[in-house]
Amino acid sequence: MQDLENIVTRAAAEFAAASDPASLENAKAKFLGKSGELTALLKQLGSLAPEEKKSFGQSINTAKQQIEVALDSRRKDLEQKKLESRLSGEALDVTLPGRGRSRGGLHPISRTWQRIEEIFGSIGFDVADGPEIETDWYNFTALNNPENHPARSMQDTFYVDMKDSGGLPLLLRTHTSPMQVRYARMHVQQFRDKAAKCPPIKVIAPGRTYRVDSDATHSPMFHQVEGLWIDEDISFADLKGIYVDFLRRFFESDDLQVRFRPSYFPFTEPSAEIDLQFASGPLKGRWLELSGAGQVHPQVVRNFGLDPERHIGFAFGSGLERLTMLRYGIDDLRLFFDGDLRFLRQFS
Ligand code: 2NM
Repeated sequence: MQDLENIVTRAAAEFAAASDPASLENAKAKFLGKSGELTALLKQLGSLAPEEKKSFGQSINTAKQQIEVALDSRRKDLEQKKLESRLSGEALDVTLPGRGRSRGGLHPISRTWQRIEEIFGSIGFDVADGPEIETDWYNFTALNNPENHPARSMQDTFYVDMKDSGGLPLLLRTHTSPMQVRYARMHVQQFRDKAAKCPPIKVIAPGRTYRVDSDATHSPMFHQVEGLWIDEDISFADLKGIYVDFLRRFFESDDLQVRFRPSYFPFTEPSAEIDLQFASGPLKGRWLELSGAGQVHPQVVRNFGLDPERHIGFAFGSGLERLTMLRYGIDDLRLFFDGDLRFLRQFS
């Protein structure tokens, strides 16, 4: 009897000392297992006299039940402890403020792009669209580029591998003019189909362009906007008028000066370089090269499907990067392409 009480006490103590399920099961084996202390006593029962057998057997059973109760309660304690530590480890503070989601913003080039569409839209210019992968004809031939012009070389133009283009020479457009060629030809054709007189064409063509050129001031991908105005009775003065008006609205400055200098492009004749000068601000007083323009070359007018004796075209072109840098005072072209949020966030 003394033995049994002692066993129960020690079992309860060992269970209480077990700090995890594995040590608890080890402790259980010491008392209730095949070679456990209680099992050993049970085995002795057979050698006892019958009258002793009954009472000793009952005592052993009672002790066994007490040990099992202690074991069960310790098991539950350990489970509870485990659950509590998991819950505290995974605790969420639902009172913390959310991280929030900041609003995105437009890239500065996209802002310039939109602004130009708005300004020209307000004076009746449509917006052309077209493929960035072009044929040699739309990119060069239609624009009066001679067959052996250096701009056509692999040193200056990205060509699509003939294996991928099915033998047709394809290239990444080097300017946005092919969109205007497509736009003009499509409109001319539409009115010819209706046997109607072709109304004036007023269109701008903004978009991505590509040239084999990469240094501090040139990116292999850059943006241009070109404009085209075709009518029967317009002059260089009309081109000058709309372009000066555009620049004043784009830069929000009524007192900037604009200057046209003679220049050369294969697709215009005569051609001009457009410079501007701010009357105030950090760039005050300096003439800055900005755009090109000219009267569309008769051969290009013919390629539009029109008679150059009757239709006059004026065209202009400018880089969106250049316009954006001057408007916001950005001094490094590469900032546009680095994706640095510290730079980009200033425009959102
Ligand atoms: C420029 C400068 C001068 C131009 C010409 C044409 C077209 F399609 F009508 F022939 N589009 N854009 C042009 C003329 C572009 O960019 C510096």
